[in-house]
Amino acid sequence: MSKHVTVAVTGGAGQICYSLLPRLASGETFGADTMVTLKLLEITPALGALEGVAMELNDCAFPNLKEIVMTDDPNVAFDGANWALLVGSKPRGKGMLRGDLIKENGPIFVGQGKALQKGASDIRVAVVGNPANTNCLIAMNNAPDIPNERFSALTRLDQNRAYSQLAEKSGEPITNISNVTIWGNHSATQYPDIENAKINGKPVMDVIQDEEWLRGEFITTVQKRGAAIIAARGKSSATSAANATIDHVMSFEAKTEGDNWFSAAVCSKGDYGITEGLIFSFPLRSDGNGGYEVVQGLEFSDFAKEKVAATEEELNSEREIVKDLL
Ligand code: NAX
Repeated sequence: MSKHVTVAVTGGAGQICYSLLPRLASGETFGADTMVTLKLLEITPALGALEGVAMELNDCAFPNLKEIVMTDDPNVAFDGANWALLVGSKPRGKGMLRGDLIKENGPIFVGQGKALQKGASDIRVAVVGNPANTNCLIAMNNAPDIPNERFSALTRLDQNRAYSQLAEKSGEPITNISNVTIWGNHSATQYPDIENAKINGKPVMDVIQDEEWLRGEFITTVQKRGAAIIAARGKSSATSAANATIDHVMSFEAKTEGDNWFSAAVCSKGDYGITEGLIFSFPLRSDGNGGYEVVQGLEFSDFAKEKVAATEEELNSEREIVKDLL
């Protein structure tokens, strides 16, 4: 195998990583011709559990897995990494407000941003741990030497949930759905936009002639899917979150084909009038060489404008909460 990639993953002993790590190591994500070194970061009390995860990964005997490094030191984890998948963060406790969660997790991403800056010269960073957009904002601002374009936060799970809902409602296979956009925050204010989306190349609104569902239940189902999974399973999404993380990485790695796009939260340069510097989910196309562009010229109805403004306002208020960490 001629190629090699080093992937740092935080929260290695957690439930998302239990589904994520095998798919990074198997050759599925980076290609059958690429060897993978995994550098797994955990908090000290979880290093024992992490050992067990590593034992299982080794027992898979993946030909692509070169080495597993386990550490509780972000400087070791990020040194020489090509991708950093920041999954680990503290879960939201019972009765905890979103603002408290933001303050609780913020300092983790200050430290990790600084360690990224020190150790990683050729890096892409994807933040999964919640609140993902604002954690990403903190990490990015604490790593000023790394170009902002290399930071992203995950809204791919929301996109995948939207695809699944549209496929079920229309009776069409997933492969016939395209051009769905998640705008804004990975939270209940996100706006899953089907006004520009297509089923079999036709506008979604022409195929699913049920505006009440499209503007109501569809949007709230996607926005609140995470809570529905917790209610049903007693635990938050893990396999689907891991799957979305793989999709996210692969979309940035490969050239976006055809006229489709994918959604991810990236640093706003003011496209669509969104406040500059926010980590905001946009429709993106990747050039396959590490670069991407925001898809331009999409039209918004007044309904959509209102929804996009609401999620932007939430991200602005989250930025205000963490301003001392930026
Ligand atoms: P778990 O609680 O199972 O695992 C988290 C792991 O992170 C734990 O093993 C913990 O020890 C570790 N950790 C905590 N602080 C750390 C630090 N400073 N450095 C390294 N590791 C640290 O959570 P899991 O279900 O795996 O979820 C992880 C994160 O993903 C949570 O914040 C969760 O809210 C978030 N999610 C994000 C999603 C997204 O689409 N962006 C969807 C799924 C999920 O809700």
